[in-house]
Amino acid sequence: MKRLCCGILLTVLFLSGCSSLKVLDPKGTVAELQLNLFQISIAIMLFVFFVVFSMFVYFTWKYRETPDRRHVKPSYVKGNRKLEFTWTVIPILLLVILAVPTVKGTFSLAESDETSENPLTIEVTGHQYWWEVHYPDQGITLTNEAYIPVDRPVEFQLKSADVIHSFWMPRLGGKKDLIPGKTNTLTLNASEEGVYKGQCAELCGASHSYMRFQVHAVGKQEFSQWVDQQSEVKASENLDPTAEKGKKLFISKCLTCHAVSPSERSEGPNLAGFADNERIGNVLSNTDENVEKWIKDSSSFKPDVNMPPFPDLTEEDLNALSTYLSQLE
Ligand code: HEC
Ligand SMILES: [Cu+2]
Repeated sequence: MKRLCCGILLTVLFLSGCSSLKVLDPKGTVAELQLNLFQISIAIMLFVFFVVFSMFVYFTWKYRETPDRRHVKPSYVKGNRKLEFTWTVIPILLLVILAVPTVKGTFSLAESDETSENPLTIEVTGHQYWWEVHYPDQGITLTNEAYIPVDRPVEFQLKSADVIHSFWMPRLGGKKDLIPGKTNTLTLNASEEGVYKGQCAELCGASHSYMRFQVHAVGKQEFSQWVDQQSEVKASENLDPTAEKGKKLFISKCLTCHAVSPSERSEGPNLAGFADNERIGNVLSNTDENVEKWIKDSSSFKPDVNMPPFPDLTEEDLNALSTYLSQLE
């Protein structure tokens, strides 16, 4: 009993704990429908569990061995229509109760994928171990985060640059694989403003667990303001000498993989607005010191990372680079 309690407690802690990835708190139509189905199945399961378990306990107790019953031989019963009929029909009914809303819901989700009006298209490409978020109509590219307007369907076009990943944002619903050479679509909407966390849900390599992202759901007006702002983001012109040196280094060593403006795309993460990020590569907190460590050898913080180490850069070079990056707002 003690063990069972410990187990249950641990499971609850594990499911609710540490991460802010809330799974059972939907904030969008798709997620709400999914939670609904989930609750129906749990209710049916609990019902079956309690009926069967109570009968089990009751009969075990009722027909337990007692001194006067020790030598009684129970009579042999062969077949019982009524009982057999009952235990065939009840599960069929339960399955029907489960199947009707599930099939209906699945079809309505698939249909809304095709018929939703005026969806916002966002291309999401999974990379080992980061997400490229590209708005084809607005010409904006972000890394590990997305902005969406509330109450408007968003069509995520899911692609992969390497292996299979899975796009999962529990509070908005879904979870769909990103498969190399194929585009999957997932249409979701947010019904409330807020920040929704997401996570790759398909083991895709050594740093899979660091493949996180955030979706900021904002008001419609705020969203169009945000879009306008993005087209105005330019690298600042008047840099101090250290940052200027960093910029030169960046152009010669880093620009092959990293763009620094949201209107450009690059092979590696777009570093526009990097200064405002909380974390570097979702692993280190974003301080100058950590940026330098990251540039020197990112793989010591994020195993199997696809950014090369730069062992030849001097302290001064690293300092210049981190100063430059800290000005990308
Ligand atoms: C061969 C391509 C390549 C080169 C060259 C490269 N990087 Fe990267 N960089 C990457 C990739 C890929 C990632 C994403 C790693 C991850 O998060 O899994 C990355 C991530 C980063 C990040 C973290 C981004 C984020 O969103 O948190 C920073 C900062 C960064 N690189 C800076 C640099 C600097 C500075 C240089 C030049 C000295 C450089 N990189 C050179 C490929 C490259
Ligand atoms: Cu992944």
